[in-house]
Amino acid sequence: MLNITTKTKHRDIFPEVVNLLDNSKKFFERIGASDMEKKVVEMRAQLNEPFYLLVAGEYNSGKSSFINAMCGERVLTDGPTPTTNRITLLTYGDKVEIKEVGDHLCQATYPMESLKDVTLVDTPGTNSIIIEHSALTESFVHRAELVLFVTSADHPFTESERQFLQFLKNKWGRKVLFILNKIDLKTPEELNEIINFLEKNCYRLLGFEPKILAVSAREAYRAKVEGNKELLDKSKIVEVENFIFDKLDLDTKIDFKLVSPLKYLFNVFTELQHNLSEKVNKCNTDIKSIERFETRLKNKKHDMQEYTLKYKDEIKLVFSRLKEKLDNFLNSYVTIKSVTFSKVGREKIDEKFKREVYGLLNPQVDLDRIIDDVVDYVARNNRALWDLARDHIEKEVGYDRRAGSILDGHAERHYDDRKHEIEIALKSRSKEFRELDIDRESERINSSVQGGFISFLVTEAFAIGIGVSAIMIFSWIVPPPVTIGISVALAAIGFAILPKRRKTFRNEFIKRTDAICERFVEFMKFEIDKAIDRVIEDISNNISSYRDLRWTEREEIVRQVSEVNMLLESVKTLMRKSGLS
Ligand SMILES: Nc1nc2c(ncn2[C@@H]2O[C@H](COP(=O)(O)OP(=O)(O)OP(=O)(O)O)[C@@H](O)[C@H]2O)c(=O)[nH]1
Ligand SMILES: [Mg+2]
Repeated sequence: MLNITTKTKHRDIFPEVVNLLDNSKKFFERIGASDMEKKVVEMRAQLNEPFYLLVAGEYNSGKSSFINAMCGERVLTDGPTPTTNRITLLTYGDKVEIKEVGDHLCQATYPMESLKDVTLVDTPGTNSIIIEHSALTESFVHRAELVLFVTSADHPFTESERQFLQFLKNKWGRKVLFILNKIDLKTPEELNEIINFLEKNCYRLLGFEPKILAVSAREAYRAKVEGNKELLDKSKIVEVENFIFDKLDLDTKIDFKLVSPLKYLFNVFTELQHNLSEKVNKCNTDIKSIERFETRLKNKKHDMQEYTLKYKDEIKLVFSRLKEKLDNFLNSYVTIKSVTFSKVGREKIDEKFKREVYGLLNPQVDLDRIIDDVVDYVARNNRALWDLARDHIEKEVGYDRRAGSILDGHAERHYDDRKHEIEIALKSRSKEFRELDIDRESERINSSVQGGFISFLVTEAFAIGIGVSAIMIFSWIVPPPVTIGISVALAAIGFAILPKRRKTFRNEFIKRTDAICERFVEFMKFEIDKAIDRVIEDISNNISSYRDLRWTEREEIVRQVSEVNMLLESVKTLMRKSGLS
């Protein structure tokens, strides 16, 4: 375990870094980022552990050989194929020992003084065909305070190495030390060229000047085993060991230890801040987009209600056609002449009435057609608007159809149900129209005509009777011109009786039909508006549930943003205190 009391700076910062890690853990736990939570917990635990020196690089670059060379003993397995398949933590111990401590995790000990405050971590190589090897190494990177990046002199700085280094720097903010291995394969001139190449391209591609330590792990190992001083010098292992174990003094190591989680959290929170602000923007855009759709729905409702006003005129037209037919009927059949002849011809007036006024173009049929039109119109719009709403939610707002309720695959049934519902509402109550009972109206016209005709006959009989008797009996009392005048007047009255009855029937019929028409128009308007209301309300409710969802999401994200801001501020403060920025 590292003693962290060497510098006052460390004494001050240590509890604050611990506190920051604890708060970060709570934050990741709250937002359900269990992966991050686990990493933060590990980093927190690692503050009390020895300095972790991660030996990483592509497979076959000589990582395990390099550790073996430092030990002067073959503690780890090396070989010409992708060899290392687990992570080995090499710490100080009295004797050489390796034991498995977890899934793909080993604990090894070796009696080397330098390992008392440094843990060397051997990792599987990247860029081999065994993908799990890379994944295993990447999953351990957050625990390293410093990375020794082993690259082979026979193919230095490959594209996959660049990618891995970028991952180390950008994602984890890890400090990297280059170990240029296998220098025994190159001449000094070639080595210079390689080092220049590395320096230039590292700066160009990754933006930093690398510290490069050249070594031959193979020769170093052999030199140590054989006790060959000359070969040991040639291998340059001593320079590397000096740098790693001596130049990196305890304070520097503690700096790395405390700074590593800070750098990591800085990157994580900065990225999170960016992502969250994008999410807030997306929520805002979605909410606006849904609100725009809601306005569109409101306008559509207004348009539909406007459009359906035309049915009012169509209904009125049906009733005015009925009146026209009545007038034609009255003019054609309810005159003294026609009634007289029809009586003679024994044709019943009520049947004629039924046939002429209600027969062809029956108003009931016309009204049913209007209702069908309305039902079709509303149902068509219902379907079109649902489709539009679904498209909008899926394409503009980006919700997966399966995630929401927007007519989850039951569209056809829903459309049919709604159509049926509107049909029932309009048709069932429209039966009131049948108050204009054809049979009763026929009876009415019949009794008007019959009564009128009989009265006409009786009056005319009286008139004739008075005329005749006046001439024959009363002429001696009353002068004949007077009685004739009376009989003429009576005859005239007789002729006026039928038209009067006809007029009364017409007025009453029109009053009755007008009342029904008015009621029907009112009823239709009410029912149509109700149906349109329901269609729009249904869709609006569904759509607005997505808006509410986005509202809730936004609230949560905004909360996360403020927490991240606070955590990032703490990170920055600690970075300033530790002299990082
Ligand atoms: N010529 C030469 N060969 C070396 C040197 N170091 C290692 N090798 C050889 O390179 C091969 C790979 O060595 P390892 O140590 O297994 O490489 P590694 O990076 O651990 O490989 P993985 O565990 O598969 O990732 C072995 O055949 C070593 O003998 C060196 O300095 N010079
Ligand atoms: Mg290895």
